[in-house]
Amino acid sequence: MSLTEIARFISQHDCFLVTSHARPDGDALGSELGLALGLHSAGKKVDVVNHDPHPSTYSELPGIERILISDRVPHLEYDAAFVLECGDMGRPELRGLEKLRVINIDHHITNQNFGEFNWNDTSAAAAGEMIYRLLRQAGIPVDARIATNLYVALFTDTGSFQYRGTTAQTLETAADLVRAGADPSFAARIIYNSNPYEKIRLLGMVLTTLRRDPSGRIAWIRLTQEMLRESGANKADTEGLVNYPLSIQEVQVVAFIREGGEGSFRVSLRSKGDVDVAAVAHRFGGGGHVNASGFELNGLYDEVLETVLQQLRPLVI
Ligand SMILES: [Mn+2]
Repeated sequence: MSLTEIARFISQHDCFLVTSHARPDGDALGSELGLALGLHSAGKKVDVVNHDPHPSTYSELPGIERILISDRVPHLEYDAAFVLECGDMGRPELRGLEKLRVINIDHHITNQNFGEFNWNDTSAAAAGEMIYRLLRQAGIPVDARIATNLYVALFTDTGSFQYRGTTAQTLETAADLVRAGADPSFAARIIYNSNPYEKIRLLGMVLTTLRRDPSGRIAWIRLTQEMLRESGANKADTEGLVNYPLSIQEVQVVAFIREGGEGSFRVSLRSKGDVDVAAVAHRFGGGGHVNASGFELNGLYDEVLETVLQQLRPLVI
């Protein structure tokens, strides 16, 4: 389904669900809220449902109070569900989603085209950029509240306009959003200067686990359940910690291994330049981008670490 077809579908229908992946990031939240506020202003009924609460960083996003936290869809009467930023139907972790007509909007190369309608643009720097185009196409005015959400989506998914994939098009979209009322200093403040105390305590604990391989190009950090308890931080506070080791000059790839319950681990990978961690995540049933991906693994920590390192070593030779 093309952009114009989705825009037409919006104009012809009235009741929508909007969701994104579990453990939402800035692009997930900004895209969802930008779309939901737009649909609402166009007179549509819209529910935003996420599996997990948002990181506290995003508490000031306009409309954030609209998000309902649940592990299932509230009802089945929606004309369609917008699933944003998800490689497959499992990522939102919402029961009942499979019973709805799904409009899949994503910019990840690993997208499985799982929807009834699929719009996947891997040239978009963020899903938020696609939502901006969709609202324009649908003739829905982008007000300051919508623009703020979409700007934050763009700002976070490009690593503050640092990552490859940040193009003239990205910056032009950002400029449009600023003209529409987004405030770059607001975005910078909430992203860089609104950490909870507990998150920084957790960061300290996690950074004591920092190790690297003999080449110095691969680094890894670890999170245990005990660190979460001791710091008082929550699961959402673990987002973004993976980026700290990447700031080391010679490090090319970072693994962040988070202990879940009962021998399950969530592995987040980050890399620089051409080092492709999406391919690694894909091998383990996960997904992501060239420079940012994730997947789940079961086992003992040492086994999980060795499995991950085996996959990473060939990438940095
Ligand atoms: Mn994204």
